[in-house]
Amino acid sequence: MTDRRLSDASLAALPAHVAHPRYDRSATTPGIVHLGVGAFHRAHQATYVDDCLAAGETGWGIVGASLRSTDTRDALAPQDCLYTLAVRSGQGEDLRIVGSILSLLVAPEDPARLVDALCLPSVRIVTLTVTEKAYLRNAAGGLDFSHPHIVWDLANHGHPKTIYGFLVEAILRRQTAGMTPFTVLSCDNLPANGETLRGLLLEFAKARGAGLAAHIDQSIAFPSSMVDRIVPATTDPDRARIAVALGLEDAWPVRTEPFCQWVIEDRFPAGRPAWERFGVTMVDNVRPFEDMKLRLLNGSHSAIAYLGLLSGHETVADAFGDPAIRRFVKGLWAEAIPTLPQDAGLDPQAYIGRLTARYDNPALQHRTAQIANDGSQKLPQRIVATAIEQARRNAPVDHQTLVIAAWIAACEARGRTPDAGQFSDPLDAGLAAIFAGSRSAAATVIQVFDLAGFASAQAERTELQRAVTAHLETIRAAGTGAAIATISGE
Ligand code: CS2
Repeated sequence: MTDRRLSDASLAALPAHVAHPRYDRSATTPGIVHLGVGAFHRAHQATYVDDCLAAGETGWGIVGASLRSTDTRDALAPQDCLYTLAVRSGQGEDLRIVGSILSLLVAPEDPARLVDALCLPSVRIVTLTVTEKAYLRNAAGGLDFSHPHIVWDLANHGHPKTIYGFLVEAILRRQTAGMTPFTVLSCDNLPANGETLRGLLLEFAKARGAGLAAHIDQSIAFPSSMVDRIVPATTDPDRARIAVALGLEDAWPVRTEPFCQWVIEDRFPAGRPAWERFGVTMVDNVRPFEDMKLRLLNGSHSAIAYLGLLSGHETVADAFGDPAIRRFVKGLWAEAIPTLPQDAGLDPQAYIGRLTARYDNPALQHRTAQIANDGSQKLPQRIVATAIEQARRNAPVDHQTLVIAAWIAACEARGRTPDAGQFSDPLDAGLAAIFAGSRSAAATVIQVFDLAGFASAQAERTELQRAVTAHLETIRAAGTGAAIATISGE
């Protein structure tokens, strides 16, 4: 360990094998405000922007904002917002210092400062990785007007709490000042994330009134994007190992895999960095890429998380190394592939080949409990959508419905599993009330579907509930291995 901290001043002291910004960070101006400056953003978008800055596009520095906690700012502000990206594989670890984040804000501490940042004339893009639950959707997918933060933001202008409050406040101020509107780029794992955010923001703006919705409708672009990089949470051993390698302390390095992908719809009326020069794919329609990623990667990730937790596997590599889970995941992929657009030039077989290698990466140590968080917000687009489409064409839904059952069983098992298996969900209170009733599998499944809004308006709902119930009964009685065996015909 060392007592020297990573900073602009200490960059020169880094060992030669550690890449670091060689551009003049002080000459970089903020062009992007990012909401949700967690590890994912720092391992993904911020590195693409770092490449752009290094290539001389000095107008695209990032102002990073946390919407809840002070952790990121507290860790990174004392080190000039620099941090280490550790890219890990079976072959070893590559270290790179990323310099694209210029400043860090904590929204709840000073909401007005974040609105000010959003209103900087140099800011032309607002990006978001706030996770599924921050979109505050109700069970039917619309904006949850009963959420206390939405209620607050509609009643108290100027001190927002939600993404909608911040965006609307800034859009309004920029409009009044005659400034160019920014483009809003969602980078969360939601289908049609740009369109989804646009719809929800319009609902909010209509409730706010004053012609705001019409302005948003006509003047703001919401391109959708697909983001992909696996970013496990940083651990203390990561910090210690990286400090030794740097010869400097870094309070919050980020670790990730070599794979990285970003596909973005090319609609940026106020301009954008030349991302395509650095490996980003710019397209007209991101939907096929999103569906493939959500259903093949995120769907199988959730499967591995819940089946892994129920089988006592702490990491993805361990769970995926379990022959029964591996076989199950392959079956899940086979079930999902026919639901993907067939004419979009995608290559799902190559994609799952790469995924297999990514999940097998022994150096990632991606915890199953991390992925298990917020299942009620994740399963609709990862698993339920696939199941509905399969049921509609009378095709098998065994694997998708088993994942839903495993999620319910894993939620039920919480408290009975060791701490390492802990995870949370925004619907925890409602789930606990359902489980406390110690109901039959059938009644539990119906109530969980209602609570989470799974397949709520779909004719296929009863069929899916029946299949989930059968799996839940088997898992409760005989465990996940037995449930998997029933669909593998063993
Ligand atoms: C994961 C994702 O935690 C989760 O729910 O499935 O964060 C996943 O690692 C990323 O989407 C990969 O791009």
